[in-house]
Amino acid sequence: MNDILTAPFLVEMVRTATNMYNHGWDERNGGNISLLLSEAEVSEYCNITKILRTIPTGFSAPELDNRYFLVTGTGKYFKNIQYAPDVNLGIVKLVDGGKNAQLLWGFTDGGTFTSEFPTHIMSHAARLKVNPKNRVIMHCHPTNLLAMTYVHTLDEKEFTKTLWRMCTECIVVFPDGVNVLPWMLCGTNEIGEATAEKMKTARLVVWSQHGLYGAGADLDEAYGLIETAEKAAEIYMKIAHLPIINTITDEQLHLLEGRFGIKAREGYLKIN
Ligand code: 2HA
Ligand code: ZN
Repeated sequence: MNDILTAPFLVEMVRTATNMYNHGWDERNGGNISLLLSEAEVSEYCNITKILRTIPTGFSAPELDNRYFLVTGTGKYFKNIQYAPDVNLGIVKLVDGGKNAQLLWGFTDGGTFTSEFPTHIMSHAARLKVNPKNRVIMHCHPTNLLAMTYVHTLDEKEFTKTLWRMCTECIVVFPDGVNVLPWMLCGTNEIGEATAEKMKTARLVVWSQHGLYGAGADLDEAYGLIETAEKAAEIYMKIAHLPIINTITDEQLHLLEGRFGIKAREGYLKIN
């Protein structure tokens, strides 16, 4: 059996969480990440027949039965993942239609997966229907996006267009836009269901006054999406209170569609 600390998926998870912490997006125990793994990947590093514990999930997810996830732990600090991956991360297999999770590695202090696991699993199921290559769901508290939810309308078309106008390449990185949920109680199945519904049409979902969810085919894609939207929000927060003299027009956004071969979310740009 290979040393799991050398597994590319584990190394990348640790690096990503550390990067997110260094951006200031994951204070204290803020944020959580889940990465869908194949049985072949897990088997290289873990004895998949050795179940350390069985943990009830509190939800059902028949579509993801028998699937494996590397996931961050509840109450754990992103700051510490790099120093003790085996305490702060775990590998689980969903069983019994998703009602239980078998722990195969990690959470060595008796811990368990993130309290936002319902949102993660429901969002994985939603994104896999849109893109069978989706592997990552990522949540964090990016400062400027969070700030924006206090001062900008939460209308998702308006929110998306504001972000697209803040940096030229935003529309290229997230042509599907940003969906927005109003404030809701976190850690519940209800916010999980609402997030998954929003994930059907965009890979970024804002939790107003809380943070952001991103989805992607790999850790870099989910991270890069969040990084790009957060950069745009930072520009917005720097200029929103100043007289705006210039902007990026819908006509220019159409030019970007043509140049980069992308299509903006249907109905979001004025027809030219
Ligand atoms: O796990 O960010 O939303 C800590 C959180 C909950
Ligand atoms: Zn959070």
